[in-house]
Amino acid sequence: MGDNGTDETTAARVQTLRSQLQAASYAYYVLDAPDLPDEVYDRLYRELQDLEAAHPELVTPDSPTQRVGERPASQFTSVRHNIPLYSLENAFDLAEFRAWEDRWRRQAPDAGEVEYVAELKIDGNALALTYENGLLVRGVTRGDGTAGEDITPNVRTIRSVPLRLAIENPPPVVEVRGEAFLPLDVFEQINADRAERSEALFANPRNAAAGTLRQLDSRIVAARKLDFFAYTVYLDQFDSAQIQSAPNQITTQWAALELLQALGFRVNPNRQLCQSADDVQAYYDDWATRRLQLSYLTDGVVVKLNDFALQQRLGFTQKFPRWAVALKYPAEEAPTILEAVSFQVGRTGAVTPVAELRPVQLAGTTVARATLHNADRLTELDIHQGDTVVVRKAGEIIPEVVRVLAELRAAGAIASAMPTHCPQCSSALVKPDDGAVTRCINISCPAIVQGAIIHWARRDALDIEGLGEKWVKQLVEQGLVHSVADLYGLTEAALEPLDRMGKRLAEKLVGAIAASKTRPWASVLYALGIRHVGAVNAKTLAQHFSSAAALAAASPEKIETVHSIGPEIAQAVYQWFQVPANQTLIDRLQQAGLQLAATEFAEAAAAGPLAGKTFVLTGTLPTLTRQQATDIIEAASGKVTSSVSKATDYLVAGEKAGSKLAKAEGLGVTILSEADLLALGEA
Ligand code: 3BA
Repeated sequence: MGDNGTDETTAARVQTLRSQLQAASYAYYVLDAPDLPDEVYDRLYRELQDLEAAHPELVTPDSPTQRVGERPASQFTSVRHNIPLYSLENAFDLAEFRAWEDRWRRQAPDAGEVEYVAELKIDGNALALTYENGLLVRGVTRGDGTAGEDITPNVRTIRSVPLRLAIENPPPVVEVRGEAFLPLDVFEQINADRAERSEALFANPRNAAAGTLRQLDSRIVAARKLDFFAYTVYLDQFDSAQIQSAPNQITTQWAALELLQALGFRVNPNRQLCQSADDVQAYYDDWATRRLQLSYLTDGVVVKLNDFALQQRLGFTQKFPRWAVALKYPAEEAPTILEAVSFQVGRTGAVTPVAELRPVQLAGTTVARATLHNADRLTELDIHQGDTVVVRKAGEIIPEVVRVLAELRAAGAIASAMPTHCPQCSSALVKPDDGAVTRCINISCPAIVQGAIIHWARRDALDIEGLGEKWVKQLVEQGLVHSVADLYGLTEAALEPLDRMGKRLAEKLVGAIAASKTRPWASVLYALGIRHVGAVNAKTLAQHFSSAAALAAASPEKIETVHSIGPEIAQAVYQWFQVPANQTLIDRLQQAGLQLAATEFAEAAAAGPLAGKTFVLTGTLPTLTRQQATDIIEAASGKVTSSVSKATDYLVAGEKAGSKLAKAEGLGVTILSEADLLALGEA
């Protein structure tokens, strides 16, 4: 035993586990060549986690267990870049690229034959990473190039970003720059999940990556599987006069990329050392189609002069280095035939025209539908049945119709127009003269009901697990549900006959719907889907109006007195409560037992009964999901952490509790059942 209670074999074991896990993670995420089965990795990881929990003094910042923080950040701070991140000048075709070469050659007429490095241009978000004495200490977004946001906890979750540089005796400060991005399959999964929950979709992987990087909760970031390619390294960043000077021994971009690889970074393998502009042109042509097979989006080729000495001679303009250029690929466009125009009705009743197309290959995927945006756009395009149209996917994943080839139109083709009546419920549509949006205003329209229920069930609303799009569609189509209030009358017997439902799922769904009755008044208010009342406004309103009755009785002027609630929101809320059908809905929800008022429980939560207590959850609980159990604990001011240690007060154990249970018993931590937890939470 050492002085601190850790014996040396434990310390050695921790060290061994760490290097094994680090090597496996490098093989998997950087080399893309897994060398350890997942189960083995998981077992070693859990062993390390348990040892670290029992011996907190052995935890190091570069431990594989330290990638995901336990607590969300409250905000990010702005940090100045020691060396600004310049932009790249664009060349939109090969002629512009040649013109760029002519330009720099006029500035260095004696340059002669030069080498270029051609790199694929990753369509992501630039990041600057700082390593001090080999350890990752800071990750900052590009921002405006001069200052960005410090998003270190999120950067740490990127598995291909090393937490420690892979060399002995690294320089005191190393700054690495590169592109963070979301692989296409991850992006598509995120959007599929968002569609399922009726959340707004990300337009493209770059936006999704940017949104993810700005997430305050690094646990969510970790689940999103960001990746990173490195392309710039500064070995001495504090003397800004040295920006353009060759870092120690490294005198070319090609060598810098090799160094980055040696430091443990993922460097894009599809780079090429070119001996001339002709070589660059061949590379550009070659990758024009090959890039579409990659698992991430690229939008061009970045061409850099290889030699740092020449780079230094050319220097920078106000915005760009003169020694680099982004040679872009044209946005993906393809002609196809318009088979029909359909009209989608959203949760708010908004009607969107959608082009149903003869399937066409575009940017590596098959496109069969494209948005026509709205009525004004439809008029502008003057689109006819059977038209040849051009669809575009400019990095955007949701394609759009950009133009109509009217000269190819068959004689007598019929023009497409917005319908006058709802395609779902046949009631008259309205379009205000000043707005672009055409709406169905029948609140019993099945499309609106479906959208309203999906919104109702969302995680950040009433969080009804399992109530996704496919069930909602069936419930509405079968006439089982006409309003969210009908959900609370559903029985297992009524659900069971639905296609692919079965007894077990029906049971679960009824349970999940019942559990939504415990959600606080603010969540219910948000779930109602009143225009302009998002999660934040709902919370604010619920704090000032302690019940639906109080809010329904308030004048727009009264509602507007609430800080951050403007006249438009106040009007929308007031009008919503004036509609008789909405008043009926509130009555029915009240009868069903939903929380239409702030409960004493919620109000007492400021210093709840579990204040200062730390919980760990393990195994499967009989009725609560992990999130529900966490909500109960947090609502009573308790804290939930992921691993058992001496600091743990309670372990809530369900079925199949594993090593955490054994460990908690060993440490003398109090073990609770779900029933115990519920009793404690209400104490
Ligand atoms: N190389 C983006 N800038 C890049 C270092 C320079 C540069 C990029 C690049 C300026 C990519 C502008 C933002 C930035 C400094 C990053 C690349 C890529 N090289 N391969 C020449 O793949 N997207 N972006 N400024 N670092």
